Amino acid sequence: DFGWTRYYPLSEIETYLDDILAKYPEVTSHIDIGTSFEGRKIRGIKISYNEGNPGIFIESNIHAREWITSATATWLINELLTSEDADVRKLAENHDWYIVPVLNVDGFVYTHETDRMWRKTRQPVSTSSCIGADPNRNYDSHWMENNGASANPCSETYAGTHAFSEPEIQALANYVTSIKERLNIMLAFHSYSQVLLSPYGWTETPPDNFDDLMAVAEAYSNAVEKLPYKTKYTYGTSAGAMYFASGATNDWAYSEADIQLSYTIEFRDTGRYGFILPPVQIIPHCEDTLAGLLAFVEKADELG
Ligand code: 0X9
Ligand code: ZN
Ligand code: ZN
Repeated sequence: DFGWTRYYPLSEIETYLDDILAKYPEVTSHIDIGTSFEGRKIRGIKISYNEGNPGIFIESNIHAREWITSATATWLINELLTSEDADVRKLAENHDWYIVPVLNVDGFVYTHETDRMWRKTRQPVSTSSCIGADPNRNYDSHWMENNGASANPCSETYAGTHAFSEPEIQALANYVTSIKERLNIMLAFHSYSQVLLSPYGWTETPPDNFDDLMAVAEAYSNAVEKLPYKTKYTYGTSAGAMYFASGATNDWAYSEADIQLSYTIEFRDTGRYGFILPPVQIIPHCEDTLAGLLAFVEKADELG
């Protein structure tokens, strides 16, 4: 039985999605994002109570070892469908949700079967014995500019042979492009550091709507800190608050897909357990995320 007191392998996450689709056929639909290098399906789920609502896209587990991200995505799916809280019902029913719990499916399977700390994709590089590219450096947006990624195939931030060399990233970008008119928010779930990162990662120049981006991030951060866990999230632009990173999801979504509220969210913790967040923290962390999202979306709606 699926739950949130342990982490699950890909096959069980897929069974969970199938069960949800069967149980809520009126409001959920399957999204076929595409196929990974090793031939796995990349799946998403759309939750829509009212076709034509403003859309929120969630990309999760692009980095293979960041298991808390897909646990959060599946928990969020469950909340949106089952919560009886009035604010959560509004959040669920007044927005169209597009959620991809595991984007880097090959890497995710590899973290379960072989190397828990794997980050990248699993596509070999012809010029190297090292495998995979950093999928969060592979989007076609200022790809490889400003030392925001590495040209060394053995680096953890290897950008790939060219923009969109990784089939998972090309597939996600194609799908998002096909529905971009319907989206006003895109979130990329990562761990760890407890920080919300707006564009840009490729330059320190702030984006045009920097004030709005920070106001929405601040609302998230304030709401999370009010919970009993008192988890602290900081915020800023990716390059300003973290480091240079080019070809990342949030920059691509903002600049190329024109989604004005695009963020990377780095979840718990701040380094004690890092990528290996203990299962007892999954539910508390998910409660943080829901409280943050409620305030985030309310602020976003207020700004229009
Ligand atoms: O380096 C990354 O890809 C992200 N951090 S992680 O530890 N999860 O790998 C941060 C990416 C921030 N986004 C941009 N710089 N655009
Ligand atoms: Zn990451
Ligand atoms: Zn809204």
